[in-house]
Amino acid sequence: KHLLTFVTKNAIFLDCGIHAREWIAPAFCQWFVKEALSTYGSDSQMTSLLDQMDVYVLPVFNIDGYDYTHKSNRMWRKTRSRKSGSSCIGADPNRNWNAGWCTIGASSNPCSDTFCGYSPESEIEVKNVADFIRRNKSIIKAYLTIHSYSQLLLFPYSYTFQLAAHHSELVSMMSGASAALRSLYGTSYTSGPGAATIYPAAGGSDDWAYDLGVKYSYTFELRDTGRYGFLLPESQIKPTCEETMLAVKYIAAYVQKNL
Ligand code: 0X9
Ligand code: ZN
Ligand code: ZN
Repeated sequence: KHLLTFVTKNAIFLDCGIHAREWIAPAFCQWFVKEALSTYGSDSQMTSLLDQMDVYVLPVFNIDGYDYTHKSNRMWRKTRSRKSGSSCIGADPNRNWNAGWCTIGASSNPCSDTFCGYSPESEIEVKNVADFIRRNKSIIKAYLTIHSYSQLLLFPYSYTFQLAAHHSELVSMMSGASAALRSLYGTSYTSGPGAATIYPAAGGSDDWAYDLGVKYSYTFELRDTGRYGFLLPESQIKPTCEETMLAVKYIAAYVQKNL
């Protein structure tokens, strides 16, 4: 008789494009997949990583918003959900997670760009990703979410100024990741807990994943620091992806070593 054993590998979850207008983010996820496929078997680190772990990549989290930024409004941020009774569309998919939901740095006004939604996980994109991560939480060892811009590596918390239980480990891991990133083109990144480093804002995916038990939970804010902002020129896409890859690979190697 056959005995089938399903071996589920430990995994890293990577999403890009939570915010519609942050176009460099989906570009990075696509770059990551290309690099993974084209360097597996030749790059020893990528080979060992993918032999040992799976990487779940969600290339465009907020697909309706992303589409809308191409067709109607380049500066759209939110989802495109509608609710009868309000003429305003969408909620901020990074204020809609059940982590201090709508307590700080978020708006309960449906017309605001940081509208937290009518309830946690009201947005179908958030609900489905949250369900996926909950279902797979025993194997998901790291959660990485890619945004722009400001050149930051953020970790929990953003819904409170309290430090995360693993604060010092997260600090030292991010100093390694930002050094790796800087090594290619000298691009400098600042890292720290979200609330103190960028601003307090509740309902974000990083805080939610961390409180669920995913210890290595990071938000990347890619290039630049404001000269072009969301309208990052095409000439910067490739260098941004290349340098970001070094930080992601640093984190992946660290996670792999500490499984
Ligand atoms: O405000 C955000 O959602 C992120 N910045 S952005 O300019 N891309 O909108 C920062 C998210 C940091 N993490 C949390 N607030 N949880
Ligand atoms: Zn390359
Ligand atoms: Zn964003």
